[in-house]
Amino acid sequence: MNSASSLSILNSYYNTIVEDLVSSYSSEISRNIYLEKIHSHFKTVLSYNISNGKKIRGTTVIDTVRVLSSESADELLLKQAAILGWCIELMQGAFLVADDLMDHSLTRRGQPCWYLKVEEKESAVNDSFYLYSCTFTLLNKYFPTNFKLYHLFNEIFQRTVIGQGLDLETPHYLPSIDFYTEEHYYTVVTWKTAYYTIALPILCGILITPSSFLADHTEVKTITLNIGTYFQVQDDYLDCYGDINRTGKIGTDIQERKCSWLIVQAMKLLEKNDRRRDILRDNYGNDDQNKVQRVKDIYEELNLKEIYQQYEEKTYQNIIQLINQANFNSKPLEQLLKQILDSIHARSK
Ligand code: GPP
Ligand code: MG
Ligand code: MG
Ligand code: MG
Repeated sequence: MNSASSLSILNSYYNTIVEDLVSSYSSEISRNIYLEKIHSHFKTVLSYNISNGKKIRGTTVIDTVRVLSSESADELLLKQAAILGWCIELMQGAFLVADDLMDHSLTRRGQPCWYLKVEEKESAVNDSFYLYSCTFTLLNKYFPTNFKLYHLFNEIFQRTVIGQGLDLETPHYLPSIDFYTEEHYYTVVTWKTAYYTIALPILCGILITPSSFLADHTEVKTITLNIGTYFQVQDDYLDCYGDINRTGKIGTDIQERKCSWLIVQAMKLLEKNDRRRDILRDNYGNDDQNKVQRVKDIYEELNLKEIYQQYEEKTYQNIIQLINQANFNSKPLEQLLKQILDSIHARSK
């Protein structure tokens, strides 16, 4: 049995995957100075964008194979889980590079966003494509015949893109924040975050663990999407109230007019004729710091911090109940889902 933490197992394969990725086409590249130059650019893209995140997605694949194999996962299975963990971290790196450009963010993981580091910010789009293509380079090298994995990554990538499209278009589809409802909110976050953040790593672990459960178990899907949704509500809360030294990012949701959990709760709480609705309408979605502050003042008046804490507790209990009621016939699966829920519950980064 390997007693190392899942994070240290994941990290122990970092050099391997970087070596795999940078050695693609190396004999052709080494013969051409221009290709060598751009090759070295992509090495930097990798190290800047995938090495220093929380890596919860990557470690979740390892946690999954460990729990489902009752801690008897052998070295090969752990290695496969680590590689898939890196595949998801690469996809996540691709998403974040693009998301920061789209959301006009300034910092990520405590450093300037990648699009602010390159000569022309638009070239970050290409760097995002590069990171995404690396996911498939690794899948191809380590799982050449596992088509279920290819389909899974492709499906979940596309679902995330659809969710991101909805996130970006919401301010145009819904011309007034009066139309920002919980129903709309939960659709956006399920698609843009829940699938790739929680469902994908667990399904990857299930797919590679011998004699484990059916990956298309409907209750696994429901519960992982519930956990993933909770994760994005936390992200929205931290966008406004998180400590930048812990989250590593400066929030932009108010400025970007996002359909965030906080604005949805505020609009839900305010009566139709409450003048604070007008103030929110006039100030939400603007870069002006005074306007941002007026929105935050109303959040404060409405006690959104406390409402969030109640939401956290209620959601935690609801998900535990869903896990207990599910008919898994598998204690390890129950344990895994509870462990993942616990690992994100009340997070501050
Ligand atoms: C989280 O949104 C969702 C993503 C990062 C998915 C992006 C998908 C693309 C196809 C680009 P967010 O903007 O709230 O995240 P953060 O707060 O980390 O910027
Ligand atoms: Mg963002
Ligand atoms: Mg975004
Ligand atoms: Mg966010």
